[in-house]
Amino acid sequence: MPPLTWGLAFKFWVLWVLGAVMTLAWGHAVIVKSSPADQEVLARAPEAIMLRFNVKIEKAFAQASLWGAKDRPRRLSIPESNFAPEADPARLYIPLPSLAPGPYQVRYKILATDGHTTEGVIRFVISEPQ
Ligand SMILES: [Cu+2]
Repeated sequence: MPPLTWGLAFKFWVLWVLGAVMTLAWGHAVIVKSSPADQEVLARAPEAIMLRFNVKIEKAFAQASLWGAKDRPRRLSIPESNFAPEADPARLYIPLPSLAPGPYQVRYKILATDGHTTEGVIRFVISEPQ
């Protein structure tokens, strides 16, 4: 390659690095809303949990597990619907198995588009029927 072309390639590389740094500055994923909410007491078992983050997340790398008082932890799968073109890129919808009354935790590990991983937990209780 002639020196001029190398110079041009270098300029593109600088732009690319700047772009990556600016993406980093967006900050990592933090939950802004969930349903059930953390510490919520529910009269009925929820069919799913919805997690909404402040930024777009890499859904293909999202991990979630369900922890109950009696059962062993279960891995929750992220359904295809999350990857639909019309799906909110900052929102995860995760179906839950049918749950008996008791305390539960959904633990999640999320990768934001800035490359940072965030872990967290949503705790909720399904109350005994009256
Ligand atoms: Cu970050």
